[in-house]
Amino acid sequence: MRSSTLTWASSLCLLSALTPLISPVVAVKENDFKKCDQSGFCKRNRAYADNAHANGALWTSPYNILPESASLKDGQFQAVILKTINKQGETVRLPITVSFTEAGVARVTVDEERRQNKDIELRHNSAARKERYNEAEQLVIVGGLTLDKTAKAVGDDSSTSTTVQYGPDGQFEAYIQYSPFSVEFKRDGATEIKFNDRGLLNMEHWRPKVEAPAAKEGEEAPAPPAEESTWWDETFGGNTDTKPRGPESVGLDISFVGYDHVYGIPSHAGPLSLKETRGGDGSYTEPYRMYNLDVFEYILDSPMTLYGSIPFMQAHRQDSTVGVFWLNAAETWVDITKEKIRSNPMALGAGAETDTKTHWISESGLLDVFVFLGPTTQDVLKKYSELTGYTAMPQESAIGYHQCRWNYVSDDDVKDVDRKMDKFGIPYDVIWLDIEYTDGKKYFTWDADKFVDPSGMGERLDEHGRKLVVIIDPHIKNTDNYEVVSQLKSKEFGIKNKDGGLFDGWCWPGSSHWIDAFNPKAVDWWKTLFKYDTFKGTAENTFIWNDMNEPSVFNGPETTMPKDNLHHGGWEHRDVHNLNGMTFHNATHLALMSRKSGELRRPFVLTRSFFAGSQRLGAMWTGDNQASWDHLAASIPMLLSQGIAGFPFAGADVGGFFGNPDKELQTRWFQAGAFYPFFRGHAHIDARRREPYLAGEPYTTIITSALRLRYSLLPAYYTAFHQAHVSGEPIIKPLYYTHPNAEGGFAIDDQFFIGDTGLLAKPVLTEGQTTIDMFIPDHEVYYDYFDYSVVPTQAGKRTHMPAPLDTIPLLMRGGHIFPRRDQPRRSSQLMKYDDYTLVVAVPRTGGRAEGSLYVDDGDSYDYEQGQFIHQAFVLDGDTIKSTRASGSGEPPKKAGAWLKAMADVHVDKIVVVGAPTSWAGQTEVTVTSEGQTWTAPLDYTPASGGRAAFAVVRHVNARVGSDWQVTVA
Ligand code: NBV
Repeated sequence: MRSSTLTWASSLCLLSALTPLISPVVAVKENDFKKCDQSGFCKRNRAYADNAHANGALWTSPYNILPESASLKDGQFQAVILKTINKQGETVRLPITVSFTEAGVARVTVDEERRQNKDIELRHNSAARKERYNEAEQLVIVGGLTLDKTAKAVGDDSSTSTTVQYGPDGQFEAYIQYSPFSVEFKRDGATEIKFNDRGLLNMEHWRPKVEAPAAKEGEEAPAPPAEESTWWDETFGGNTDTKPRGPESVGLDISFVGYDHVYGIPSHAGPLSLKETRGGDGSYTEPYRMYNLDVFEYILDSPMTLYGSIPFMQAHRQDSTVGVFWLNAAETWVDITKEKIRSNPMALGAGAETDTKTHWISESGLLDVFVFLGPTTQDVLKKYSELTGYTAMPQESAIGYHQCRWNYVSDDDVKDVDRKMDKFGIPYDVIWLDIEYTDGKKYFTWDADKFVDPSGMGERLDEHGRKLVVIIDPHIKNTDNYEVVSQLKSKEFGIKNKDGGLFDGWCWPGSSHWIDAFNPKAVDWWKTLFKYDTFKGTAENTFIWNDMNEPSVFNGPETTMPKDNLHHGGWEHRDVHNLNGMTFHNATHLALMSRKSGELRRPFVLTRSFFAGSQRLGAMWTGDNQASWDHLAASIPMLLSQGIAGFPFAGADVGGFFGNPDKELQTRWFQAGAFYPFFRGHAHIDARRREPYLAGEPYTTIITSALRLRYSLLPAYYTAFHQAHVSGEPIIKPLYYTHPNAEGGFAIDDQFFIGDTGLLAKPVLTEGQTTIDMFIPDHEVYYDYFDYSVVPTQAGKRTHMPAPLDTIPLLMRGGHIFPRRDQPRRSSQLMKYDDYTLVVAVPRTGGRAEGSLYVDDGDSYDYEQGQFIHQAFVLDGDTIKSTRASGSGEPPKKAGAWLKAMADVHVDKIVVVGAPTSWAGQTEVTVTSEGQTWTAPLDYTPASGGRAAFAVVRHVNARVGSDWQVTVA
């Protein structure tokens, strides 16, 4: 360990590691993480922007397409951009490809031509690479790249520009201007997105290092010019980053024309609608940063980086959403400014009087940007998801409640918590073990004194269908007699230091090495470690938690790995940093899929660090938050932001990781957490025990109700996950997404809809609050979920609602049908074959309501062979119908065990809220299904006070997997 370079974090963490019970709680120190002007390339690019801005019309971007190099063929425009690098007019050649995909996505890729230059060879040892990092695509993109060979050039002036028409019905155009180089992306003739409009394109080209002249005797060596001071090395917090390749950043301005809201680029602890970053009222002064770091107890309302990054941004105005995906895995900063414009607001729609201008800056790699022209958010997200992959179908129990703390200290402790949850009738699915279960932080081992019989513990949990998650981190303890580290060393599967030796850093176990999960052979080896025979004590109901995979290195720069470390293929850590967490998550995901040959089950792996594409691999959580009201409030925009960035399986530590929530906060947090896609209670090792049964009354009962609400809604959540799996939709949806015209909702990020259920939730997020003002985005009727009262609403206005501690503000929007399971049980697995209830919310004008249910065995991949039930429900006047959802194909010829068992599962009850008055006096309905007809009792309750009329049909007895019709006649 380099003790001289110990950071505050390392000393704190070291202390925790050695004496975990006395580790202090310390808030993140902003100054321990870089600001833009402490990050050489960010500072240089911001200065470049300032210079361009200051020169106004006099500024001309020095990037020009060589006209004779331009061609358009088979869906790709190719050319060479010449960058003029000095007053003598010397140029550097930058090949550009603009690809147009069948889905209507455009992709702009700019590389730097490799030069056979003796200097280059001289400056690089054999392990280092000289080209720009170009492998992000291999790890991130899984589809959607088929080229649109029908993309064609339109217009005639090909010596100065090319206009390519592409996309469905030729709806889109890319106007590529040669000199200076810029691109305008148009939809239906109107410009939506511009590249290099402000002339901020900056690809720092390779150059040889010119050694400073030796100092004359008795004199100091002359300092390099200020802007060059960070070209060849850079020091921060006592750590020096050597830069054998010199400066090689990429910067580009991207303007969204007529858009005043931009969203995305998680993870940041700030509002959903991103703020401006160059000062002024209520704005940030720093750019949004994306550099995956262990920033624990993070600052709120800040553009500071957090644990994971998704460089995907959407711009939205009334009726239009467009987006860009910046495929670059290096440290990245994004500046955002908004400018009022005087274009014709009538032509572009409301909000069109603003342009949002962004400036993207990455430290290395290609310039590689995908452009989505919408026009709906759904389109943008769907196309982004086609490229980067869809949310994996989860283990069903993974969407139940997870009970975690650092740490459950023994197998008896685990069994005791399990017993008490049962005793108090509190449902949960998964109990978690943090790092203390290991023998001295050696992963894949158990502390044998405390976990005497891990297998017995697992079996005990399995009795009520419960699961165990154990933590496995990427740092491998460097110690004797530890088979895992011996193998890692002998097989050379660790990340290397700049000199090509095995990198050694400091983390929980002390001196450690890090698996290089960029190396496919290392991944194969990692898989062997999870076999049931190897990782003794684990079984089918054991799943995994990957923490610290940014990676967190206590004695590294900004608590992570030195940028000049080397990965598989000779790439520098600088090039791949933001992908590191995903590669480790991927290795674990694959490992869980190969624990036993012939066993094909869905893995569950939680990750802290992530990148675009991580949604294919499991869930994420927002890291080390705090038991405070403002952290509770911050969780909602953070999770909404994850959802619209294609990675919706996301949660925040319920109760807050650091500190001790008081009972009110804990209760409110459970009420909010009950809606998180990933729902886990977690606490720091120093925090007091806070399992829900310890809260005492009335809190335990209120928390239990919140948990039961989640469990009853599991069918709706699972259906929403399926929706995410096939179309990239978020699980919890912000209002700009569901109501793209309701401008008043564009900046709202404290309420959300759940899937397509029409359920609108607004958890209470402030202390002592007993009422809430819910924004109503439309003219539809809204019913209170719990008492069916019709909420007095006005479209685009807020409605005032009571929200005492035992109440969760939750509305049902008219026009929707959602499935529920009403029998409370101890775990989701015990509900697997329970009957369903359908809740129908009749729309304001009567008539039609719609909804759906998707269900499969929640565990295997048999759904890919048609072993699922997917029904669409429609209320139309006096009939309610269930039919196989369109796009589901034919049912399988042969039902597997699960589908057979589902033949005994029925829709048992239908609740119709807002039932028509014409149903008054009816006492039964006719049910028709599978060629038979029978009757079922109906209870009609007329409207009274503010409550809507409602009808309950019991004993419907229609098989959930069959088509059926209920008629009220
Ligand atoms: O493994 C211990 C913790 C874990 O409980 C937490 O959830 C992670 O975010 N881990 C971080 C390590 C350090 C915490 C100070």
